[in-house]
Amino acid sequence: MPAGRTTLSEYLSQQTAEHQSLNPDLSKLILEIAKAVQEIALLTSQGALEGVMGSLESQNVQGETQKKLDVLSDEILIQTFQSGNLVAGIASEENDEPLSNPKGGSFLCLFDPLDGSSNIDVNVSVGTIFSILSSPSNTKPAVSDYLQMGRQQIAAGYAIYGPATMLVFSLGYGTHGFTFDAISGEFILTHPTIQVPADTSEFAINASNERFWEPPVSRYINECKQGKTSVRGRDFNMRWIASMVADVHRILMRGGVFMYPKDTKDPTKPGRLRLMYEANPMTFLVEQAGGLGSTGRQRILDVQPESIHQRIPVILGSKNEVERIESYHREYDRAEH
Ligand code: AFP
Repeated sequence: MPAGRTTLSEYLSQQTAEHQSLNPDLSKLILEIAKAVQEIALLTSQGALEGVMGSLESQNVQGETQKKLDVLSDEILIQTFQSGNLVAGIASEENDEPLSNPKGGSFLCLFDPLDGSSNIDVNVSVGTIFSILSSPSNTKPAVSDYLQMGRQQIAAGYAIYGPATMLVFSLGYGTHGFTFDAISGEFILTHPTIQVPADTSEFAINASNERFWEPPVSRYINECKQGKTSVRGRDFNMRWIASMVADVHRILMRGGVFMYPKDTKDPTKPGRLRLMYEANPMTFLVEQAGGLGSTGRQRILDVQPESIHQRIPVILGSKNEVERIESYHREYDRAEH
């Protein structure tokens, strides 16, 4: 191993030694997740060669057509968690009900096994998102045990299967990025203590939904589009990869604001993204890196979950931009009442 390169296991040992409050089993769990990520990375990197592209006849709990890789990734993670005695229960985007681990454990893990899967068949970066909670019961956790606020997460992270496979996570002491080295088979610390710039000139939103947005969102986006000629006094750029992991990774690397706001497209849905295994873990990571996550009206990590698959509006990234968008929502709500 070339000098000066810290492996994931070395980093975890250092963190456990440095922070007495860290449960050593948490490091073991992160290492198990890293192994599952390597398996998923291999599958995604093989693409059409493995016959894993395309969709299945089945649908997930969201009523979305499942991709073969969605299900295979889900199976890899379930097998990983249930072969050990660290995780008492798991909840996945791909499964209606949470699954208990007969071996028991002190953690709960909630995950989106392959986020951005509509990008798989066109070879665009996808990812795995995970959230780790303490389990109130060592075995057979109840659904209510999972419904903990995002602020109660003890760890969260994602893998991004891009040009490089990276693992980005936080144990509550900053957000750190590791790059997989296929030669050594190790995850190497390449992005220690990631910081999201407080200001940005880049926003990410699916602009095709514009006619469904609430006025404060339209106000913010229009000011960005008007650039120098608006109150913002500078031009903005737009990105939309339609893979949350890839969009949020970019924001962690260079700042920006990611928005999937509440809209009227489907009044039964308060947003597209899921609170427990997309918004909460991604907000945990961004806030550990100095950014903010909000629904526009409430900080995401303070939302009391009501169901495992509930959806939520997401405004996430550079602190000053998120605060500005929140202020636009307050002004709008005051004027409306
Ligand atoms: P898929 O997993 O169905 O591709 O959805 C990805 C996602 O949940 C999130 O990763 C993206 O940010 C968002 O949906 C993209 O939504 P649109 O397709 O409406 O832009």
